[in-house]
Order: sequence, then structure tokens, then C-alpha cells
Amino acid sequence: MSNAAQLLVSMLDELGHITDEPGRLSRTFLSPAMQRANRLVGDCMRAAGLKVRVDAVGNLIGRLASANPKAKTLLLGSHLDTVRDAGRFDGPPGVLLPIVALAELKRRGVHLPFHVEVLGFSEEEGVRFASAYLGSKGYCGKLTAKDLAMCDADGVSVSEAIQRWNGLTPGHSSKRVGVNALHLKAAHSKSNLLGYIEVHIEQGPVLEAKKLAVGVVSAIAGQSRFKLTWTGKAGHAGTTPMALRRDALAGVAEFISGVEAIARRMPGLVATVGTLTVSPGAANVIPGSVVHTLDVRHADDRRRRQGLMAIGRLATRIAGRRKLSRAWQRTQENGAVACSPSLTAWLEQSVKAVQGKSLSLVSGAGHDGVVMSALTPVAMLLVRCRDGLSHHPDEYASPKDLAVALAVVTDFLERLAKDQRG
Ligand code: HGY
Ligand code: MN
Ligand code: MN
Repeated sequence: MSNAAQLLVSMLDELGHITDEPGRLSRTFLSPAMQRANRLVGDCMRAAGLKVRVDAVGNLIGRLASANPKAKTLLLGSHLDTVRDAGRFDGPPGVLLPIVALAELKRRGVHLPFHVEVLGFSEEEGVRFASAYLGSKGYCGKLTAKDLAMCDADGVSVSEAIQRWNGLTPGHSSKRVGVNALHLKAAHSKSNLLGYIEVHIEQGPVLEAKKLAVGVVSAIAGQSRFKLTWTGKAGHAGTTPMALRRDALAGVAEFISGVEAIARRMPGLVATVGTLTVSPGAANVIPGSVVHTLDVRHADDRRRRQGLMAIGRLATRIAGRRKLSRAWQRTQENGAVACSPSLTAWLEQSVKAVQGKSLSLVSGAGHDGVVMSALTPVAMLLVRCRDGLSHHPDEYASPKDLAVALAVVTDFLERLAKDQRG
């Protein structure tokens, strides 16, 4: 394996130990572990000759300027935050691999005729706050007032978290100090960008089944996320007859198995209840209320909406029969995003040059490319991961496959440079 690939693997290992929760890997938006991750990856960027900065929402940005000040900029990146009890390959390869590729080109004496920015987004998973993509949204100037007002489990809003990150006093009276003073505007205008390339593990089983190390993405599935609150009536577990109960948790249990049945019936639809909180939460009290999340995805937006309608009807039936009230809060809505055919064709040439053949697949996982597609054309390189497993500590991408992905990105940069030189 090349020195460059060995460097990439060792950097991923080191980053994989930076966590907010000893004993398992968790890094959430603007947390102390994210500070430490930015410091480590920032040092890797500087060692590769990139100029490093951190923006107002905690994104780590390494810039390699070309000799031509009027040149356009190519963006490569992914996220440095993780889910809870995560694997160490979901996000970081998309940040570290481009850094190593640029260092390799520098070692070979290759000067790129375009600027390059490597982006380590501060938040993609939507763990601390219900809505995902806060990092890339901040980078693209797309954070909304609704995003900024969202609160975490401790009641801290996105806006307050950002102000604290920037050493400002949340809730300061003068306008001058508010989040708008941080100028959360787009880092670039569309016209000066060449495109955005994201390298990411597949998080699915297709490349492994096809015995391929890497593939390209045709489209990123659309997703809807909700917070649902069901309210019944708490009561004594021993004295309340079953026929008189309004048990919120029993209703949600019926709802969750109904959601699963709907998703099993509709090809390509996936639906997940990932978090659930029961109140008041005692063994001898009938649950009065339940709050849970719902994540629904499909590559085809029309089918996803059909799935959501069926799930909505199911909720209405259950709530009516069990005399429960329920409230839906939509916390995220992203339509399916098609990757740029032309930029993907460029990437595909490098995949074929390195791997001999390519494969194009739909990504069921969401990625920062969804947000970046509003700013510039997007292409994605997926890397095989063992058993298609992700969002799990056993998530694994082999050094061999990472070396293939590194060779593809290095070849892509050289190919694009030749084309830009004319
Ligand atoms: O949830 C996703 O699809 C991504 O891993 N954030
Ligand atoms: Mn990811
Ligand atoms: Mn993820």
C-alpha cells in the first residue's frame, strides 16, 4: 500500500478516537470533541500546505490557492460529526482523503490551475438538534430562522450554540452581537465554483455484492424527518381496567409496527423510529405521553409522499380508536437530489482508470451533497464498507478500498487540472 494510503488509514484511526463519550464514538455539533477533531484535521491540512480556517458554524476549511487568482474553486468534503456510538468511517474519509491526495500531488510537483477547498462540515447527522446538515447549510448561507431557533435536549438553541462557539454572549441585547452579526452567508457564489466532490462509505451492501471497491452516485434519496408527540392519559397500572385506558405507548407500539408494514409493502421505501421517550416513565404508571422521531426515505419523491400519506392515515386511525391526540413536527424535508451527470462522468473516468470498471448507484443515505447541490454541481464517490454496515461501531472500510478511492481522487484532480490548463 502506498505511503499516502497508509497516512490516510492512520489519520482515520487517530480521528476515530476523538469522542465526547468515553467508550464509544460520538461527536456532536460544536461539542468539545468537535473542537479537538477540528484541531487534528486542521493540523493535517496545514501539513499538506493548505491555509486553514474555521467558520462561524464550526466548519473546518482548508484552502489551497492556485497561482491564478482568477481561477475557480473545486470543493471536496464531508462531515466530521458522528451519530451516537458511531463507526469511524462515516464522514471522515471525505475530509481526510482529499487532504492526502493534495499532499500527494504536491509531492509529485503537480500544481493545480484551480483553487481547492477541503471542507470538514461541523454537523450533518442531526443528532444534537433535530434538523441535519447545519454545517453545510451554514457554509451555503442556507440556515433558516427555524433552524437557528431549534433547541437541544438542554434547551440551548442553535443560535445560542453558534454564538457561544464564536465567543459571543447569547441573548445579548444589542443587535450588533446577535447571530446575524456572524454574517452566516454563503462562502462562495455559484459562478466561482467548479463543483463539489464527496467521498463517503456506501453504508449499504451493493458494492460488496458486486465485489467493487468504489462506485459513483446517480442520486441521493429524499428524506422526511418528524418529531411525533402522542398524548393519552397516565394512570395507575394496577387499578385501571384495560378497556378504560388511553395508553400512549400501546398506541405508538401499534403505530410503529404499522409503519414497518407500510414500508415493507412499498418497494424502495424505508421508515425508521430511532428515538422514543415515554412519560412519566415509571413501571407502575400507564404512559400518558410518548415523543418519538420518524425518518422516511425513498429515491422517488412521489413514492415517499405516498408512503407518508399512508403513514398519516394509519396514525389517524390509531389515535381515533384509542382516543389519543397526536402532534407532528416536521424537522427535516429534503427532496431527492440528482448528482451532476457531467461532473460524475469526470469522476467515472478516474474510477474506470483505477478500478477497470464503474458502477452507478442511488444513495439511500443522506449526505452534505444534498445541501451543496443548491450551490454547485455535485458528484459522489462511494467506498465499499463491510456487510454494508454503518451507524454502528463495527463499521469498516478496508485500507485496500480506501487506497483505491485515494487513487481515484488523485487521478480525478490531475485529469481535471489537465482539462483546465487547456
Ligand atoms: O442519515 C443519514 O442518511 C446520514 O448518515 N446522515
Ligand atoms: Mn455520513
Ligand atoms: Mn451518517
